[in-house]
Amino acid sequence: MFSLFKKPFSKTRPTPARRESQTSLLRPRIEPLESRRMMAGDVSVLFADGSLDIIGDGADNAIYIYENTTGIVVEGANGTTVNGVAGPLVAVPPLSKITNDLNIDLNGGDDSLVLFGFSVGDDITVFTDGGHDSVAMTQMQADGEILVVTGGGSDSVAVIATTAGDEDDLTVDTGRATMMCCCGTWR
Ligand SMILES: [Ca+2]
Ligand SMILES: [Ca+2]
Ligand SMILES: [Ca+2]
Repeated sequence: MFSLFKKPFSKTRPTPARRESQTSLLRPRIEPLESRRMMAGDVSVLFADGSLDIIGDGADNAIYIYENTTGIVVEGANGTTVNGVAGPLVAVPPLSKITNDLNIDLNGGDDSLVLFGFSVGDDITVFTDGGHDSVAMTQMQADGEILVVTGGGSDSVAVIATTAGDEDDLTVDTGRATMMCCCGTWR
């Protein structure tokens, strides 16, 4: 009689060997976190109809967007590629302007965005979605509104020496556990 009740327990109780095997099975679940951290991903850039659209993927994207003598440049950092290529991309030629909107959505992952020193004919819209993201906007000008929404995660936003001019001006939504610094002109 006792043996009938003991057998099921003896079958389900893990032996030391089985426990070791189960521990080994758990190890690979930790390793992909390291490899995921190394994935810098890619952002796609499209300039059409006076609007510049930049879409990141689910990996950690880091990009700088700035203007120099070659035009408005999108440059990846920390291994992030732009339109599948490493190195800076001239997104807007020097004789062209962003006469409409600048739309950026970096999606999931821990993303980093730096905008520096150029003007936009209408709105600047930035979404960074989930992940711990950072957005820095310095010496920018939008004739329309500026909207920054950073989604979940512990995000930081800095808007410095920047001008916006529309009925909604500047809107920053960082959720919670965030840090924000603003200094600019909102007409
Ligand atoms: Ca993100
Ligand atoms: Ca991303
Ligand atoms: Ca976020």
